[in-house]
Amino acid sequence: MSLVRAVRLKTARLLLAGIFLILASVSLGAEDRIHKVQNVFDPHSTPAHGILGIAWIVLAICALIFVVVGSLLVYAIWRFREKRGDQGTEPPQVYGSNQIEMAWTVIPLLIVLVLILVTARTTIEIDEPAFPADALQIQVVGHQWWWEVVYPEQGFITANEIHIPVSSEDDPRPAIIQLASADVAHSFWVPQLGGKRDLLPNHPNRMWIEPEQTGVYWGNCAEFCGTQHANMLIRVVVDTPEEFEAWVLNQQRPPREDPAVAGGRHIFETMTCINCHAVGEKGAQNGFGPDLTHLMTRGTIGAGVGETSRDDLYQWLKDPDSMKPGCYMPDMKLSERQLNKLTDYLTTLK
Ligand code: HEC
Ligand SMILES: [Cu+2]
Repeated sequence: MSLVRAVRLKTARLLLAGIFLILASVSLGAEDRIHKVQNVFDPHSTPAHGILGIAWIVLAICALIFVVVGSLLVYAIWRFREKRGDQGTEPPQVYGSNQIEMAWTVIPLLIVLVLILVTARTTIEIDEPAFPADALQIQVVGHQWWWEVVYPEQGFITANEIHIPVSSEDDPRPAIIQLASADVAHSFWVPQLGGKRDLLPNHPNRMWIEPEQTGVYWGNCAEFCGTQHANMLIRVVVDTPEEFEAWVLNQQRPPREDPAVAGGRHIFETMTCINCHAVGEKGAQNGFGPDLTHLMTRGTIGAGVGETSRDDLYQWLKDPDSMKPGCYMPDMKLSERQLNKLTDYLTTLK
């Protein structure tokens, strides 16, 4: 292939990639209520607004420094460039100017001081708010590679999907999220709702969010925690207060016991599934695997690698590694009959 053709091909490919990216972002924008693009510049929750405010201040100050330094540099390069007729002599050398030394010590010091003060103010505002006594308490435990979500006061456990009611000015409903880890360090980050905070073994942390718009907000683990670190999707579903009540009531219900899938339930309860998973009172309450009591009310399985559809569940049970390589759900070498029965059973867990 000639060089020219190769270059043309490359350009065409780049163009295509560009068009694809633009189309992708447009189609993402269409799903308005699902905030898939995790955009820190579009906050919908109280601490996220504060964080963006300070980010703008820091960006503005840095942009100003960039412009000033950049302009001085360009000016100096232009003004003192080698000119025709230059004899190659050095320009006059200035040494030890007190004014200049003072200026470039004091000005940066003031800038850093301003940055420290605004950062400290925002940090304090975010860390020490006066929570109402009845604020919603949620406990999130990071696992390799999924999120356990506990509602201690409501008395149920779920996974990878956090529901909270929307806040308004007359009815603020902050949710306090206690963060812990079952294994290694993870980090909870839903950019549109709040800052990033680590989940550490043996060191409880906490944060809070107060979203003012309903919808689904996506977040991710923001601390490398192993092979499937990138597949730890967090979905925060911000409901209206009524939707939230209804969701809580359903999560509190005991698991459905549909007689039509008794065969699948029997397999589930007699195989090792029950050593790692809980369905209601039955099974492992140690949280090694996600609680499955109301599995089908969630949007995804495997923290975002699949949907709660029959096809994806079947594939997951058949070979978890094909969807999430290295995950801690073992391949159980199930027969097709077992797979079908189990999948039928799981799809009734609403
Ligand atoms: C050794 C423990 C273990 C055993 C045994 C086990 N699982 Fe799992 N399972 C897990 C773990 C861990 C995950 C989470 C994987 C991830 O997202 O990284 C999981 C995820 C799942 C999920 C997806 C849930 C969600 O919300 O993401 C389903 C469904 C599931 N398992 C069903 C089963 C069934 C059915 C069996 C029995 C045939 C079984 N599991 C056996 C550990 C286990
Ligand atoms: Cu993680």
